[in-house]
Amino acid sequence: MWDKRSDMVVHEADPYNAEPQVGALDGRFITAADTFYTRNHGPVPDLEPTRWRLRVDGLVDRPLVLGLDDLRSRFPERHVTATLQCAGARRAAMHAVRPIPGEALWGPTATSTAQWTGVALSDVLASAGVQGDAAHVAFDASDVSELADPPQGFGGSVPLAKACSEEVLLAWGMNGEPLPAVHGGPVRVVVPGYIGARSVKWVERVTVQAAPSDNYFQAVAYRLLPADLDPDAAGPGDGLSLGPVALNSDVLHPADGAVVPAGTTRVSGYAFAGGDRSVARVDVSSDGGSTWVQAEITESGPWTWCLWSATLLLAPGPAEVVVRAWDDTAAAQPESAGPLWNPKGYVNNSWGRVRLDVRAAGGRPG
Ligand SMILES: Nc1nc2c(c(=O)[nH]1)N[C@H]1C(S)=C(S)[C@@H](COP(=O)(O)O)O[C@H]1N2
Ligand SMILES: [Mo]
Repeated sequence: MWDKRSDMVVHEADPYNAEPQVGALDGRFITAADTFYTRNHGPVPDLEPTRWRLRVDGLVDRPLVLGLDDLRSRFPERHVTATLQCAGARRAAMHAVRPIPGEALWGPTATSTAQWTGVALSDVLASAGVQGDAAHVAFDASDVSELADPPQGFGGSVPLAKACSEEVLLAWGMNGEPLPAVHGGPVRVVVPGYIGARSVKWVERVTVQAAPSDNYFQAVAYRLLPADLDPDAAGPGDGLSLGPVALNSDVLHPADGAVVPAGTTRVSGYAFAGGDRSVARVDVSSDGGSTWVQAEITESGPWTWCLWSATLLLAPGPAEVVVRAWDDTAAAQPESAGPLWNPKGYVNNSWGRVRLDVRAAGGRPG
């Protein structure tokens, strides 16, 4: 479906929600379009690129209506390699602590990295002329979601300062190809460092305004509610608004539950600092976090995850391989998902953890 690999982990067929197997993500800095996770709240719109229009309005001196050719001819082309991570990534591990009803149980791979091509949103905003009272930039799309109350197109906003940062794109290309429909083609917003929900796909309106968007997916959903609040009773403004991604990491190889031979085993995965922070160090443990070794960071970038790997010496028996990242403010990930539990299961950024069955030569369990 949607030109994805046949071995995607499909959480929902309609709307289509899927993430790759850990092995498909492991060791590849750029995620191929057929492997990139996808999160949809409604049906994927079928938009004709030549008929697509972007309206730029609100607190601007000169409202604009731009087609794809206008974007390409009037503004310089930009390329940004950026990781997207869903705020619900790793929810399954939080659900294991205490159930999170009604939300997709994403694993560790609702996280992927692509090279995006488009124009800087800041160039478009400069051409429209942002007025003095502006503080936020809202994005609206045409895919109507029945999950919203009332049903509405998907939308969200980011603070003006982020919208005016050069890494934020109106993107029509992904990994050198036209942006696939399922990823927001013809044109989407890409907000590097922010939760995936702010990278609005099929964007058709950019509004400069004084307050954050009142769209359901900004004002009600994608908010971190207190543990004792019934999510069905939550209204606009409850809980904490999610913007910059929290520091996170996980193990991609070996897979959880894998049988591995005793001796040296290579483990690898990703770490992602989010916001405009960077990953400073990645530690790995084979005894559940009692002792640690430093992983080697093999690839990284300013708006991307980093890939790490380490070689562990494993004795026969059960092993609990754990990873934790540190960022450039010397903050580390929290140990476990329990204390982070929240009713909609966002921001599980606890240590990554896989359990391995280490067998002595000959295959006997230790
Ligand atoms: N219009 C629109 N934009 C959207 C969404 C959506 O459902 N509709 N989902 C958001 C969420 S929650 C995420 S995590 C990212 C996922 O982007 P992807 O499908 O390209 O991976 O898109 C965001 N943009
Ligand atoms: Mo998301």
